[in-house]
Amino acid sequence: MRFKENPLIKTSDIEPSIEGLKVECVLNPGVFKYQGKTWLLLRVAERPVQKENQISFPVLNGSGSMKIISFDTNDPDLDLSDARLVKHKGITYLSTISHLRLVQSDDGIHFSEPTDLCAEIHGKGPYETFGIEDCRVTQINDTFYLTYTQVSENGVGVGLMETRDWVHFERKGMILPPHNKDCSLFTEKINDNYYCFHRPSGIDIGGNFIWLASSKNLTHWGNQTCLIKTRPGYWDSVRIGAGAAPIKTERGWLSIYHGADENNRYCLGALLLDLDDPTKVVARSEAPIFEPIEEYETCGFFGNVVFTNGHLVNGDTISMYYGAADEVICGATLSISEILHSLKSEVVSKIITRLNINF
Ligand code: MAN
Repeated sequence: MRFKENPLIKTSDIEPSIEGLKVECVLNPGVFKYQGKTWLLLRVAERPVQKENQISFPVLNGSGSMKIISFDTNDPDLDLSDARLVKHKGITYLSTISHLRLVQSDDGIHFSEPTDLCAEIHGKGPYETFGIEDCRVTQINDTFYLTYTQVSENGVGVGLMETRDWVHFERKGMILPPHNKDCSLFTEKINDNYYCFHRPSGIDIGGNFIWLASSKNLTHWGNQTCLIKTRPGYWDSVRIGAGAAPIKTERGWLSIYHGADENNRYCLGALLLDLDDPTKVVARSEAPIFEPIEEYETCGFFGNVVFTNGHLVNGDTISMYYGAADEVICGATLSISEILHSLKSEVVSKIITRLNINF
């Protein structure tokens, strides 16, 4: 059920990080509990106020200073067909630059920026010159691990940071090289191994599938397993990626993932993995469990998108936070038991796919 207060956070609620930039999107928050409060680690996407007949966007250099790149919109070499991208003479840039911003709340609905913590995390070094995005926050013991998308002219990879106090951050660098994103860590070790979901992209062969990997130290990942693939003709036919850390249930590890189709419509589904051996897929949603329906989900910076990478769990209830139309942040509650009931076992799913039956 969607929060009746949606959207919870709009671009007008967030101050730009520096004068002269405009917040275009606030989206895809990581979520965690700390000191009794609910915290969101927002993705804030900014660019200069746009002038007529010009597209301009910021990029960082490796040492952190920002420059603005501009193109004439009549330039025949310019491709602006995807609002998220600026393509020019074979080079793809992002149309905005993102950083991460902390906000806190007592009730999980009304959020404000903290005054006593460094609330902003910006891209740093050569692999984050186009910004940092879509952070998953996983708490293991007393440490919070941040897995996030690093974007630069070198490609899109997964970075890791850790913190215990949200004041001091240790940057561990790129843990999964391009092209890779949508990485979330499991909340506990299984048989003495850490696990993560991630989403490498095949260029000519393969695709945008969800993979699982394990590690002894959270920085070196091996035992790569392709868990689930996109499904032709389905709502998740072109791109899939895991959301936040999976939820441990009696029936297995429950993960909420996003799937996009040929029209770039992003919905959410669920995946269930074996508790002791998460390389085994137990079940997967046939139909989406959450779809872009409300106006704030269908219309915006990039319409027809619901995208989640953060939630809190209380008993049977998941409080899910999500980016809507890549522009605003919303919340919804989902029932774990209802999701589990809705899942088809993988065996049944494979038979359905083979027989080409669509729901
Ligand atoms: C990609 C990512 C997300 C974004 C969706 C929808 O998967 O860049 O950040 O929300 O696309 O645009």
